Amino acid sequence: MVQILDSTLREGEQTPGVYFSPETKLAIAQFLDQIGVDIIEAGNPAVDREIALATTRIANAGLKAKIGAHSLCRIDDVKKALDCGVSFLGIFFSVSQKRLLQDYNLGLEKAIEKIVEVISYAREQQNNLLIRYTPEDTVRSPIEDVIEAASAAVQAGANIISIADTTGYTSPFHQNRTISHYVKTLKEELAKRKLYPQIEVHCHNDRGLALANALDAYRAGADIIDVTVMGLGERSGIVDLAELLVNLTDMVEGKPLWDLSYLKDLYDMVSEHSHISIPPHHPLVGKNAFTHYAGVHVKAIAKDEELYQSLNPEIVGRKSSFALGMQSGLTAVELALQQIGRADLVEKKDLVAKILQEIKEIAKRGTPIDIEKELPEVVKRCCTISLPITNEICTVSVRGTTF
Ligand code: HCA
Ligand code: CU
Repeated sequence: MVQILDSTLREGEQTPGVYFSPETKLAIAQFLDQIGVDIIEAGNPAVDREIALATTRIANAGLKAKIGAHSLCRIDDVKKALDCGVSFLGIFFSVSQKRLLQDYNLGLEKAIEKIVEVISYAREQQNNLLIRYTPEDTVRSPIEDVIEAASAAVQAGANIISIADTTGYTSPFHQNRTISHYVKTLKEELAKRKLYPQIEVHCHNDRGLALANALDAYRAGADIIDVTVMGLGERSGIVDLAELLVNLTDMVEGKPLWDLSYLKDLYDMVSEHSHISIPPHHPLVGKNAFTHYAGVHVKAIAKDEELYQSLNPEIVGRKSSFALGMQSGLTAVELALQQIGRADLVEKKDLVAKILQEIKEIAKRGTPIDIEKELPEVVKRCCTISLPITNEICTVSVRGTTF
């Protein structure tokens, strides 16, 4: 069964300007746990004492998910991570020759020695610890070197090898650059050595392909997939949690593995504390994700929502709605009148048409129309201006306002 690792609190906090207090981090972790995420990467405790504190609190909060720390390949950093009481430890170190030479002045052999030393140390400290080794920038590193480093890491005690597409380089549509090829090759080559770690994937979104790559990796047998809320992370971020879960829910057979009903509240909380707004058209959690607008659409969904919806909004605890504006037709006005308690006006066809004209004029300002607040005013204006039936209609009160 595929597992989800959420890294909102680690990779997500690597979004410029984003800072989550320990209290906010705990609240985010609780939501993630309720959704059914398997592993929560809480941060790199060596970065700051407050990150260590938050990681410790989350690790001791009694959540079902495994709580993880991220660490550079250094014994001192591993000590700080393990002091937080985590049950998962992610250690990363590049094996790309370019990086090793330019950044660390190390050859591959020395790099592997370092990886083995640090992983063995972590394994000695905690027998039941889940240890992940990530050859950073995996997919742009020579695959033979990745296999060599991964084999050594597993022999030293790593349970998981993560394939990191650190720069968002892979594509399911580029023959020599698919992450699925990496997943299969790594599994096969390690199995030849009688090594069977779980394979994780960490897909960055620099080309907008993070989700496509994650699903490509899933189809190739990846065991764990990394995500963040809103796809937060370095540069263009990584795979978006909501988008991945809805697609996996379609693909994984049997009982749903995740409770998507907490997604909206989780996203709203992360958006508030990251000061990054959720695009209105964001799948599942965006303001407009289930809002229908153009005339033909609204006329059809008034009969059957499935005519323009393949997802039931109830899976995320939401309802369909419609918007009023330049693209609207008469049905939208009728529905809007019912919504503000003026179903009595729906049969007055001339008035409905007049209201629609007025709505289109207002729409030219280029911002959404608030039905509850603005429509009563529009009704009032349309009544008083021209219609002979005005008096009869306009003495009726609209939610307390007598026109
Ligand atoms: C980073 C890089 C990383 C590491 C992933 C991992 C990446 O920000 O430190 O340790 O599994 O994209 O390679 O996020
Ligand atoms: Cu990353």
